[in-house]
Amino acid sequence: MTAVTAAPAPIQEHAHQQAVDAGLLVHRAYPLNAETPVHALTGGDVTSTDHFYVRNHFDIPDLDTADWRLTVTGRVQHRLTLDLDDLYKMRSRTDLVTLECAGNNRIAFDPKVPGEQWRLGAVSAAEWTGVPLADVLDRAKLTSPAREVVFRGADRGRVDGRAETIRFERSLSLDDMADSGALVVYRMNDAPLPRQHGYPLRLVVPGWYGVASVKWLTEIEVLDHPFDGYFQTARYRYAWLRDGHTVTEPVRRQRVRAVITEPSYGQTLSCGDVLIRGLAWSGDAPIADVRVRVGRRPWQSAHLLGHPYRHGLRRWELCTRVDEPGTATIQARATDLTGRAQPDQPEWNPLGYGANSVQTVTIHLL
Ligand SMILES: Nc1nc2c(c(=O)[nH]1)N[C@H]1C(S)=C(S)[C@@H](COP(=O)(O)O)O[C@H]1N2
Ligand SMILES: [Mo]
Repeated sequence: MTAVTAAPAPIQEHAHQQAVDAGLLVHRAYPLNAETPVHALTGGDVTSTDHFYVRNHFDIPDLDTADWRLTVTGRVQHRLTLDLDDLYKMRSRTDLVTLECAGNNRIAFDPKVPGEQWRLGAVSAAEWTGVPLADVLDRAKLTSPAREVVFRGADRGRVDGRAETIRFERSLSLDDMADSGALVVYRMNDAPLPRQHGYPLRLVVPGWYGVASVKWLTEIEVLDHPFDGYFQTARYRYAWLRDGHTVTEPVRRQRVRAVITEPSYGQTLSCGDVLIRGLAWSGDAPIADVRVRVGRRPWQSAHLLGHPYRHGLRRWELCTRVDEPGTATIQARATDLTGRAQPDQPEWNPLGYGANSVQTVTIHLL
């Protein structure tokens, strides 16, 4: 049998071309998976929309706002069918929120694990405008025994081990949702949500790994039992070997991490004052401290800069004197206010999530 590969549809091609033009590091064109170049994270609090990383499991669905609807069903008193105008009329909010893929820095695992080999650019921050999820659910009025809420995207496709195509769907428990600050979003960085980021509506769950922030949202279903969808139970779970047993746990909040944005890998600098800059974030708590070291010298605390937006990327910098010429390593380790800090090595797990180990950048000094 000859496999016939159809040419990608124009909207897939267009999104791919946009990623290439913006200088994203494209891991896969169809479905589009592309990471933000580290230099595009520097400087501002917000990543420009062009540079925002893209992580898709399936092709981008071609949704037309004229017939797009959001339905709310299941354990509710009032089933809802909302169009975009209904949502525009509701109270809106704009929040600065960082999304990070749970697979960010997967390339660091040894032995290697399958999946997109993300470096450190599967993370970006944007200003998201939309309606508090709680307001939508208040309209529908949950009835007991509501337990979990499933968010269904319009995209679908094939996955390993399943005969039928499946939708992208994820759930949150009522406890996880309470005070989560989740928004259903229709604008990104003060412009309509682009197609590759979930047009016309997506969920944004602050502090959680990106998988929770379902794009192309069309259905919200309230369940009285735990949800067992593919992306809930077969993927996006850590599996740890503990006392000879495998224990699994879902990926949840973004693990604490610092990224060095300057100097870049392999850069050549003159001896003297070296300026080291970067970003840090944690889904669990605000950043308490970023420590930096050059070679084997003592760790020094960097200055935390800018406004500490709770779900933003916190900028930091340190100027330090280096007088010995040659090759040197720079490392940065972030700690958050819960006391969680980055490990030296990524905690290996078969699907390759949460690789928040300390980054090492090698430079040359003349
Ligand atoms: N419908 C849908 N939502 C989705 C995904 C997807 O493939 N389909 N990918 C998820 C994952 S794993 C991540 S990391 C984020 C990425 O959001 P972005 O592409 O806007 O950066 O979207 C999440 N929401
Ligand atoms: Mo992700």
